[in-house]
Amino acid sequence: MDHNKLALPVGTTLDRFIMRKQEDFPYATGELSQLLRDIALAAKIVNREINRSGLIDIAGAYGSQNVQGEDQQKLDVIANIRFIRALRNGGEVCTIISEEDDEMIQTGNNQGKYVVAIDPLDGSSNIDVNVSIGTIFSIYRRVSPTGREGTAADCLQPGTHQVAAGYVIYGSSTMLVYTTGNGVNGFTYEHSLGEFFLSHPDIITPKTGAIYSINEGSSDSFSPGVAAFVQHCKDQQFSARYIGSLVADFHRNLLKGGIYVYPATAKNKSGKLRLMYECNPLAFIVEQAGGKSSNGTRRTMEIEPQIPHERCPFFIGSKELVEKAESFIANDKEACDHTPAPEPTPKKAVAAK
Ligand code: P6P
Repeated sequence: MDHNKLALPVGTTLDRFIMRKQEDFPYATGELSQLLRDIALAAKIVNREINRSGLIDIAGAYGSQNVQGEDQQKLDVIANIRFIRALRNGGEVCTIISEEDDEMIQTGNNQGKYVVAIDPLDGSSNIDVNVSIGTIFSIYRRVSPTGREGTAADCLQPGTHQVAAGYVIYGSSTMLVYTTGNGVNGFTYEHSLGEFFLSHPDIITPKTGAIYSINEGSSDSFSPGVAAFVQHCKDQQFSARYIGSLVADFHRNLLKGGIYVYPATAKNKSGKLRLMYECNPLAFIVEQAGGKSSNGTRRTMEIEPQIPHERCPFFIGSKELVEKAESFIANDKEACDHTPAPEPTPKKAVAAK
């Protein structure tokens, strides 16, 4: 008997993967690697608390609203504390933008070279009904000199300046998926060992797909272009899959092919999702996996942010599906922007010869 079969390898841990990939950056000093480890540590702690939320009194509403005017769940507040504490104690991050805090958070690490934008727990209204939820994060290098607090300029950088981005999905299994600009890799959490193991190396999203994710409850206020694209999906007999949790919808579409759309609606005139800590990080990942992300007309990562909690319309997923949606919107705009050509003056009838 091959003795190796007696003790099958457990695979590559996140730590070992990060160290190996660090060698890809010859001038890397290990600070970004440490930052990624800090995020993974907080994710393990949040994962444990989510899994226990039905058993200890941390489920349900916290009783306050976040800056977005949304009811905070207790786990929103807990996750926010966990990630901010891990980033503060890790020492690499000078400033944080969090969905749960109106103002920028200064960590006191004024020598820190990095800024993080984070949605600590997205989709948290699904916690009590056991639907998958997630954490989404973006990492930028600060542009201001070290030695002082981070500035608005450090935080309001376009998505093209991201040095890393990722998400954690707390679902049937807990996964961490991230990119540092050299492809996308997914790690699955092994509870018994307390480690993330490489389970989805070099993720590439299908060029097209047959899944569309959009809240059709808002269809009355879709623009004609968005409405036409949704009708196109129906005509193609695509599957409608929308579970009200961005990370879960995005992750499924990333692996199977599909498109997630949150357009401008009557209730959310600039869309609901936030540019800095929901749209940009997922846009970085999807582009690295061969997909596409835009606001319907412009590449998400090229949008110049004006405020920390800026919202934008969001079309993300398989490249061909996003481009199809953009084409319907472009036709719509032409229809709207195009001043109809003047009626041709009727030619005088030519007497039959
Ligand atoms: P709606 C959760 O609040 C979230 O930010 C995303 O996770 C999700 O896709 C979306 O909002 C759901 O919003 O308006 O369809 O309920």
